[in-house]
This record gives sequence, C-alpha cells and structure tokens, in this order.
Amino acid sequence: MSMYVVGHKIPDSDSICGAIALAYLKNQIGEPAKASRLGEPSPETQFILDRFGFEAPELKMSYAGEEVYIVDHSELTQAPDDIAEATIVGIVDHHKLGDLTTSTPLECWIRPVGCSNTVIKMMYDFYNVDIPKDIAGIMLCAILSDTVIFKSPTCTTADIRCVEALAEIAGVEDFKALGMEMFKVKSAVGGTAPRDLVMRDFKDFNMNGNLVGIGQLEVVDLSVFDNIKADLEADIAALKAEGNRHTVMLLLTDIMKEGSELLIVSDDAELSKKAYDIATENGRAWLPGVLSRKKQVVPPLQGVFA
Ligand SMILES: [Mn+2]
Repeated sequence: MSMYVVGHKIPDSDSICGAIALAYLKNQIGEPAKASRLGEPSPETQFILDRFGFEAPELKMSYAGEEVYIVDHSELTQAPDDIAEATIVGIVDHHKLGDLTTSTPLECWIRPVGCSNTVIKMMYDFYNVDIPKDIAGIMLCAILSDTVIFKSPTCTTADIRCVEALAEIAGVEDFKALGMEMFKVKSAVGGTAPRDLVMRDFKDFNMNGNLVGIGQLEVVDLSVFDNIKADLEADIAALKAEGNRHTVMLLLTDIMKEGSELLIVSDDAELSKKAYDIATENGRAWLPGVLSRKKQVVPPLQGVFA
C-alpha cells in the first residue's frame, strides 16, 4: 500500500516542498509514497516549484482508508477533514504538539527547529540517502521561507547548517539573494482580492474550545498595504461574522523592520493587551520584533485562553 505525504490545509512552501522531499525519501527506502496537497500553492510556493522544475503535488482532500504521513503540523483543524478515517503512519513537524491522535503506532520526527524541511534533511542523513539537486533546491527555499532568511526567532543553527549543505548540493551560490527574490514575490499583494490575501497563510487553532484564526502576510515593506489595509480589516470582520471564530487576526509582517502590525477582530476587546501587553487602537497594534506566529503570537494567546 502506498502512503500519501501531505502538509496542512492552506499549504505553505514548507508543506508542499516537504511533502515532495519526504515522498522521494520514502520511495528510496522502499516505502511507496506519493506527495499530495490540501490546497492551491501560494505565489511563493509556485515560484519555488517553477525555479526547480517541479509540478505541484496532486490535490487531494479526502484520505479515508488511506495511509497518511503528516507534514508541518499536528493539529486536527489543519489536517484533512476525514483524517479520523485514515491511518496516520507518521508526523514530521516543528510546531507545538497539537491534538491529532492515532489508534496505531506511528513514527514521529518532531524537533524545535525553524522548518519541517530541516527535520526532513535530518531524516535523509539518518537513512543515508542522497538528496537530488532539485529537491535540495526546494528544501532550502522552504527553510529560507519559514525562518525568514534566518531572521525569525524560530531559526536554529541546525536550520542554517542545513541551508548551507543544501545550497551546496543544489548549486545555489547566493542563497540569501534567492531568499530575497522569494520574499519579493511574496510582497506582490496588489490586484489580489482581500479574502485571498487574508486566507493566503491562514491557520485555525482550537484554544481551549475557542476557535482562533490567524493569518500572516510577510512582506519586505508594509507600505504595500497602505491602500488596502481598510479592505483587509473589513474582510477579517466579515470572516469572523461568517463563522464561529472567537477571534480573527491578521499579521502584516515587515521582514526588514522586523515587526508585525496586528489587525484584530475579537469577542474580547482586551485580547491584544492581555496576550502581548500592547493595546489595540481601532483594531490595530504594532508588535515590535514579532515575526513568528508559532513562537511569538500563538503561545501568549494560549496562555490567555488557558
Ligand atoms: Mn513549517
């Protein structure tokens, strides 16, 4: 039986590149595997796939009766809707441990590093499998994306060493320049509908029974939002009104100034003050030094909802 290797809903570059890289490794060690995805590739991910000559993995939403290797999360809200009817054979991740459970033993490769692809590189080393040049290229881009070219507080020396080794294999001489090229693609937000921008990198979290949705847009200069910020605010308000979320947040992250503007709509008007000790004004707050959703935004919120 062949397994599917799949990342989270609203896939980012780590989820797509990680599924491709891990499926290749699994096939090399005699475990048939196929990469798949739970949504459309972002412009950044498409740039990476094009750059190294890959097609996007198969779009597959239903996994009932299948064996599944989960990449880049361990949260029910981010997994396939029918994951309870599938067999989870493994998880490779670098986030907090979520609420996915299994009824059979599984392998887990979970490390507190900057990117799932860093853990997948450790898996290649463990199994002593050579990484093909093109796969090394997409893995290195995923790590540069997740670590914001090493600026994120989630970045570890393991991530930096991995990128250096992968750049060597991929024949990428200036990986920081490649990273900037990628973030410039990510910064092109003009001409995109507000809802598409809000949902581009959006994750739902179950915080002690409260559904909290957090989107993030990482750009090289926040001025790209000057003309659309009001539309984005209207859209997160609409998104909250449509569903059962306690809070919808959108982080506009400036990777050069190294901070994020928080746009928030919440049942609790004091949420930002409670979580980050920074009060919002008209639903906005500047969070200095905040680049990472998983390390700087989610944990204080979990504390508030505990
Ligand atoms: Mn990741």
